[in-house]
Amino acid sequence: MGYIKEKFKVKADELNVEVKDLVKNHGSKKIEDVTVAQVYQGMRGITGIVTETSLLDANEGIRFRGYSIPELREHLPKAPGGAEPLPEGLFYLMLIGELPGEADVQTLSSMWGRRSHVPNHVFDAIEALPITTHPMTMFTVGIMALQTESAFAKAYAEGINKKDYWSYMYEDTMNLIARLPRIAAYIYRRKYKGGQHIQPNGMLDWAGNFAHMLGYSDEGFKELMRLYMVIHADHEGGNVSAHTTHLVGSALSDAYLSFAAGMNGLAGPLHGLANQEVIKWILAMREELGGGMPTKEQIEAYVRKTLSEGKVVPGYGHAVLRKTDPRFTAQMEFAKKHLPNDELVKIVWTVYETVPPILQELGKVKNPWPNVDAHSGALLVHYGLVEYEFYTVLFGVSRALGVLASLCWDRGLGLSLERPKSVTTEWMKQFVEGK
Ligand code: AMX
Repeated sequence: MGYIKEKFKVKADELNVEVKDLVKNHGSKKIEDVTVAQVYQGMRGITGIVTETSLLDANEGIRFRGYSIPELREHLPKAPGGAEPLPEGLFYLMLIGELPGEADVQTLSSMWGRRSHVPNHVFDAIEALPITTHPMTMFTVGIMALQTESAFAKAYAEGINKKDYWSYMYEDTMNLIARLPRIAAYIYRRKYKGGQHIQPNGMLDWAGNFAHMLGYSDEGFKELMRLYMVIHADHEGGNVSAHTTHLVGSALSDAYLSFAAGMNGLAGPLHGLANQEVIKWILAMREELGGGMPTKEQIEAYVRKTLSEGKVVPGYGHAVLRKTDPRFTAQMEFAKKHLPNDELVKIVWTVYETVPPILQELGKVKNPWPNVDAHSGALLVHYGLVEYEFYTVLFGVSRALGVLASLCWDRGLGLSLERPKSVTTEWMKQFVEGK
């Protein structure tokens, strides 16, 4: 057994004792009341899931095992000559709960490199889809085809002790993360680059190699991919992709089945698809205004038009956050350093100055500030990745790090099948009438 796996087991066993103690001694302690509105309005604010990997504060944004994004950019190991954190380091932090050293990151990089082989039938399954298929559909089909490789599914069919579930989940997690960049790059090259595929470069880190397989050799793009893969990885457990992965995983579905389910949630426009919607919206605005840099007044008029058509302003608002998303700020800082004069980036920044007061005016939007998706497209377009339908796949590759580390913890802690109670409106009417 590798030392990372051993270390995870020790940590999981330790926490298991604490959790058993919590449930035994404080199991009946009430956390909060649930209101009728919360039941109808997406269970917003109800504490109902345990996720060890990260915690979201409405004002401060995400913290991964206690570390904010600026702290991660400072403390996580970097690629040689690079300034952005390596996603391998974030994965280690989420899985083990401690900051990694250079050697830990190296170990993960080479482990994922060794496990990255994707069997041909996965590519065949993707090839069977029409070229017009959305990249996210190709992505989930690819993940589902790869499920043939699940160590957990195989072991479960043969019969295993429930104490060992975590071990197979760990193996599936490592294999799946190792293979996702290859599948995603295959989809990109198939759909947009005439099927001219690029073989992996085993000398590169996970995100650097992903950039290489997509066909981008620019060092700036590799750095962007490292940052992108870090900031999109996890956003505590209640968001649609994390919650779905966890929920499906609670039925003892393996990592492939659970992650594919989560990715179908990420493909929704109110969640991960928002990144493609943002750039589509900005490009449409620019075109309608005749190209070039729009003024603040022109942007304001366009925002009002969007709202009057009954549409949301993509990239703005959040179910939990109440301030500018630090993931937006991290990308803004990257842009200030690497591409301060890019026109599209400048439009994103002017939109940032314009949208919040307008959304505030509506009086109903709880968070008028930008989220992670408001910025990412402009950075990708700068480096030539203009095919915005692919953006959510990038988000998905990154999201695997958080939700799969979490699945390892679900199994490490032996968490239960998730099964909340549902009621009918008839039940609710009787309840409010006190019947
Ligand atoms: N533009 C216009 N209206 C908005 C809005 C926006 N950006 N954000 C919220 N509102 C509206 C809602 O549609 C809702 O209107 P309704 O009462 O008429 O239905 C009202 O404001 C209250 O909503 P809320 O409580 O502030 O937000 P929520 O928790 O229900 O939804 C979210 C959160 C993200 C779905 C919403 O802000 C939104 O649709 N934003 C645009 C899409 C987007 O950027 N999604 C990406 C989120 C991050 C991610 O997952 N990647």
